[in-house]
Amino acid sequence: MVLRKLPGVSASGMGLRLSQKFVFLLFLSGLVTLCFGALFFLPDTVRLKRIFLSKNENPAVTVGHDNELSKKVPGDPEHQRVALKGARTVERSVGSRAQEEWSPARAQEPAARDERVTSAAHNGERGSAYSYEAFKSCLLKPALGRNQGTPPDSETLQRREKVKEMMTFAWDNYKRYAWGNNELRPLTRNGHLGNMFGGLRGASIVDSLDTLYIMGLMEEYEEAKEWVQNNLDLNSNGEASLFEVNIRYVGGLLSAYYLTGAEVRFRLICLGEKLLPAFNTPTGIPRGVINLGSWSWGWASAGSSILAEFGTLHLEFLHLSQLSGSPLFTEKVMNIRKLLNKIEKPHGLYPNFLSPVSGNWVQHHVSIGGLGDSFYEYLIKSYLMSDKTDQEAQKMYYSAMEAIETNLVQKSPGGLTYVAEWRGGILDHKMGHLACFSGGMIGIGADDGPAGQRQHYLDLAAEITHTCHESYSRSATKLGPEAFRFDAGAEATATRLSDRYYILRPEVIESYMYMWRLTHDPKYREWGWEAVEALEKHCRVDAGFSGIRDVYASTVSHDNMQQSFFLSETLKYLYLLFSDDDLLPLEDWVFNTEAHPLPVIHKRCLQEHSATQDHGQTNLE
Ligand code: DMJ
Repeated sequence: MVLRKLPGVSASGMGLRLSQKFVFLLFLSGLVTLCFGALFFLPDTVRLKRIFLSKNENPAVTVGHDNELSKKVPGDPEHQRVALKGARTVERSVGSRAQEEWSPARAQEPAARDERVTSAAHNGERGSAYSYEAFKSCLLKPALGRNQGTPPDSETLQRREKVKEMMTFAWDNYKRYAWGNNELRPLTRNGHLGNMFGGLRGASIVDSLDTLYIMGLMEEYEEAKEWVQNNLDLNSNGEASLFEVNIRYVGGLLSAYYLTGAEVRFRLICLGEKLLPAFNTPTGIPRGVINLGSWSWGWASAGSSILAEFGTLHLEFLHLSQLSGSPLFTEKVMNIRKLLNKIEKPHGLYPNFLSPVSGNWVQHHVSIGGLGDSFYEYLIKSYLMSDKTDQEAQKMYYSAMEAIETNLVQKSPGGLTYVAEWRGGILDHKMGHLACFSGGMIGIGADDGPAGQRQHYLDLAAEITHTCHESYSRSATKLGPEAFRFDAGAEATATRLSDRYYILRPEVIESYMYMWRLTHDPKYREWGWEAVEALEKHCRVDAGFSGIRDVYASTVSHDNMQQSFFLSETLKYLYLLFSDDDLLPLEDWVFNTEAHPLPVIHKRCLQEHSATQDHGQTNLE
């Protein structure tokens, strides 16, 4: 029509022939389509995208009812209405790309099931009847021991007091300079929010709740609890790491609930619900990033999912199901396990990257350190947390261990046992600091492997822990580097400048703690004390604790960051190392990967949620 010849206007009115006009228009329309299409590939944070693609096209996750919920009584009709409103908006949370990849039938299913979480949890059904008292009566021993785990000998007691003083110092400075922020910057004396938790704040507070309680720092615990009660806003916008929110916030709140009876159950369930849209992928393998806010694009971020991230949800999600009465959380993680069980594994190994769209491995990099680590940890801990009934997890863990031993475990020329990384069949003779948790993991798994393997696993655990201690003792600061190598003449030392830093990580101390509990060999307490002295000497600054940039430099340079896991893990494991074994006994508790203790679900006590409702513990809400 546009090209029809108009009266008085020649075909070459603009100096163009009809065919040229046609080509020009074709080009122009192509360009417009391309530009508009490109909007879909912009990161979610780009303002242009938000302007052009209105919220109505990609309805938001508006589970903004948490605060409302927390003020209402379960069973109250208004409470139920608000809860259901939240559930329905979860249903609409799948972003445009998700909708393209999902068939309508499949997309319907999880949404309908999401609704069950909220209704089961808040409708006065099974979940509301969860009994804290019944849970407590199922523990084999008192959580804090007969005497708060106080060790009988004065030297150990003094060491434990020192660790408690370090916690007080770290906490006081966080409180003074960074209250409500995620972490403290101890040199500049201010707070740090970062981008791992979306808009969530107070990571150091949530991560510290149980440590403060275990150490008997009750005044500080009360402050932390009050902040969670009044200021922890679960409705904040921003892209968060599913893994980090789960291990720190969900894990931290679960521990606070189970240890103290603090009533955070509904907040936990609400937070759990906010994580569910991440699972709306063709395979059910969650994306790594989730928007907790009210304008979510669903899961627009592209890329593959990481084994250590989607494989580190099981413990917390099982407890979310226990507390909510909804099987949905368990179903989500069991689906992940089902896929991992089915998929072919190169040499029995689990590569670190998997496509949530195709369900295939993306590349063949295998590591028991970063990207892989806590997946293996959660297999054995799922088995232990199930009171040794989860035989599938048991089988998967020991088969994975067998493959790791066959393909990755090495002995250096100097006789140090280490776990190398594997890149498509080629070994990288490097071990990350993160991989040092594996001494403890292999230790706690020693009892339940194939017949006759117990001593073998205990020996392997001890050897790996020894190697990790060597990585500390071979540095000038007596703290270990981020990664150390066993090639080109190196033996447990970092050869690259970029691997020399230490960010207050816990993994080596974590293994000392487990090995102490398993063997009572005094060397583990000595090694722990060496770490305390090194932390005091090199990481303690005027206003908190800081990571350092080079463990081999005798004059240290600080990175100005007091990580929240220092409060949650490093100091907690040190405190437990210098305590009696009856403080959080391993028969009753497993630690999540952020060191938050979660109770074993004893088989005789699997809650049917039929017990009398227990509203006695309402400390937080
Ligand atoms: C913690 O956040 C967790 O232990 C996680 O599994 C990986 N490592 C950091 C501390 O190093």
